[in-house]
Amino acid sequence: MAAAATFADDFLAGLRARPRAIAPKWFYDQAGSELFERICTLPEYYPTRTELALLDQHAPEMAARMGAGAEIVEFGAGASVKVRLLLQAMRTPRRFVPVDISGAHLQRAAAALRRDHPGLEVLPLAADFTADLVLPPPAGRRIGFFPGSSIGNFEPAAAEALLRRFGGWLAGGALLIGVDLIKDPDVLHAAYNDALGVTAAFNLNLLARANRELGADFDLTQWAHSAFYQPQHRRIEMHLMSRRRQRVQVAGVPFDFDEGDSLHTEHSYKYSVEGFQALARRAGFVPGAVWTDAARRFSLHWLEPAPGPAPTTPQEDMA
Ligand code: AVI
Repeated sequence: MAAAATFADDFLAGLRARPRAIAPKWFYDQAGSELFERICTLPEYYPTRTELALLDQHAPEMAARMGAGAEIVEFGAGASVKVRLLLQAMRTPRRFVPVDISGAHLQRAAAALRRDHPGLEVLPLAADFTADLVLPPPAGRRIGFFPGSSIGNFEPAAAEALLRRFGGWLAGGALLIGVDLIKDPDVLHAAYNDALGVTAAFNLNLLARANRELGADFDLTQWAHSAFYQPQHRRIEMHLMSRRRQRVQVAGVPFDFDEGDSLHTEHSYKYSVEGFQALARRAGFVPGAVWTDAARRFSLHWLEPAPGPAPTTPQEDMA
């Protein structure tokens, strides 16, 4: 199992790398998590409301597939809003295990869930599910829940490796996973370049976080948010662009940037339903039901680990 890298290690390594790149998991400190919650309410950001509508409409069918007394493990749980729709539809859910890298955020959400579901055991785990997560033995049929198309933030090989990792935890259970679909590039562009600039603030918060936590001296007015659809790879690319030639200190180390230099911060891959099912099969899952909205913007997939030993492929870096 890979050790969890620290923000400092990853940030410094990312600035030294060419192309420069920081893993998107570092967006989610307290301020970043709050900004992401605001993104989810923006009119341009269709994934959240579309997925919520799908869950609202189909939760009874999803709950029936889970069966009575099941346990839900949510990977990257955040505010745990979506899982509420499942918990309400489930017959006597046994336990809810929200896993998130942001501990404070997780505890608040867990306390609210305990209040609203007094009979439910809520076991929050502050961990990086790509690296250092150790799950307790299942308390019921274990259903993994990975909504929001967070799988799209992993490179395809890493996404496959992550699904395989999930499969190892879900023997005899299933995975319910949200996946954003390929669509009109204008719709995608607007979703990552909102009029209020919340996505820009979310992206720039990575530099603000480095200032807060690593004693860096990024001048945020000298960096620009850039997000665009790259049709060849079917992904949104997000970058921070240096507006001028500048030197920045991070943890006492100087880094030089030219005007137009990019710091890559996120890929958000979009899939076809068939393309995602093919990925899931390669990761050792048997694809089941798929729920999509009428405009086919977003999909939710029911996947069951194939019986027998999990397929093995070379270890991928999932960060
Ligand atoms: C969390 N993840 C699926 C979001 C996405 O759409 O890729 C993160 C995000 N980045 C910019 N806006 C939202």
